[in-house]
Amino acid sequence: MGEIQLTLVQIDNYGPWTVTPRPRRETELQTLQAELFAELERQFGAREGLIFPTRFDNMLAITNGVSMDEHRKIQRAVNKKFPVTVSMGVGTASTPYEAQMNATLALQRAGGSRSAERRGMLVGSTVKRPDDDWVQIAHVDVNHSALITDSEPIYDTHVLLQKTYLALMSALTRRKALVFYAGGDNFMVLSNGLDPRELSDVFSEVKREVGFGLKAGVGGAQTAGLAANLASEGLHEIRNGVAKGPIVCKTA
Ligand SMILES: Nc1nc2c(ncn2[C@@H]2O[C@H](COP(=O)(O)OP(=O)(O)OP(=O)(O)O)[C@@H](O)[C@H]2O)c(=O)[nH]1
Ligand SMILES: [Mg+2]
Repeated sequence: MGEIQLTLVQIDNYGPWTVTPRPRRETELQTLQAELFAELERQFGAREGLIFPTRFDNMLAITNGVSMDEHRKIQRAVNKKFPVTVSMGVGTASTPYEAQMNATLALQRAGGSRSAERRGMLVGSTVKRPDDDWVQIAHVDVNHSALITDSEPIYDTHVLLQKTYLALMSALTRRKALVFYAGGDNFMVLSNGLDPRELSDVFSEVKREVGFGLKAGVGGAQTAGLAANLASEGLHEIRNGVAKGPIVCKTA
C-alpha cells in the first residue's frame, strides 16, 4: 500500500513573540499569518505539494515527492523573509491521520512550540521509495449552497458551513482521513485508504446531521498537486452533468 507524506509547519516560539515586548496589534498578526501561509503555498505548490492553513501558527502540508533538501530550501527562504522562523516535522504512513501523527511526534521530540531554543528545526523522514508515494484527495462540495448564500444572512451560512466542516471532521477522523476547509462551500479530504462506498457513508452521516447533500471528485496520484487536479476535474464533471452520481474517482 502507498504512503502519504505530511509535513507539520510550526512557527517557532510564536506565543511569546506575539506579546514581546508588548501584545502586537492583531492586524499585524493576521497579515503575518496570511502572508506566511501564502508564501508556503507558493513554495510547496511549486514542488507539487499542497499546504492547508489549519490554525495558521501550525499548518499541514502534503509533501509527497518533496525531499528533506527541498524542505530545507523552503525553510531557509521563509525564515529569511519573515520576522518569525518555522520548524518542520515530516511523517509518512498509509493513512493521513497516522502520517500527521508521525510528523507531529517528530517535531514534538525536537522541542516545544514555546521553546526559545528550538529554531528552524527540520526533523522526521520522507517516503523511502518513490514508488510508494501515494496521495488520494477528495474535493468535496456542498450541493446548491448558492440558494442559502443568496437568501440567508451571511453569518448563518457561515455557521452552517462550519457545522458541515465539523460533521465531516468527526466522521472522517474515525476513518483515519483528514479534512480541511478550502473556502466557499469546498472541503479537501485527504482520503488515502478510503473507498467510494465509505465516502458515501460519510456523506450520508453529514446529510443526516446538517442537512446538506455533498458531492466529490476523488483523485489518486503520486503527488498532491496531481491528485488535487484530478479531484477537481472529477468534481467539474459532476457539476456540469458529464458524470452521473455524487462521487467520481480518477487515478493517474
Ligand atoms: N476553494 C474553492 N472554492 C470554490 C471552488 N468552486 C467554487 N468555490 C466556491 O464555492 C462557492 C459556491 O460555488 P458552487 O459550489 O459552484 O455553488 P452551488 O450553489 O453550491 O452549486 P452546486 O455545487 O453546483 O450545487 C463559490 O462562490 C466559490 O466561493 C473551488 O474549486 N475551490
Ligand atoms: Mg456547491
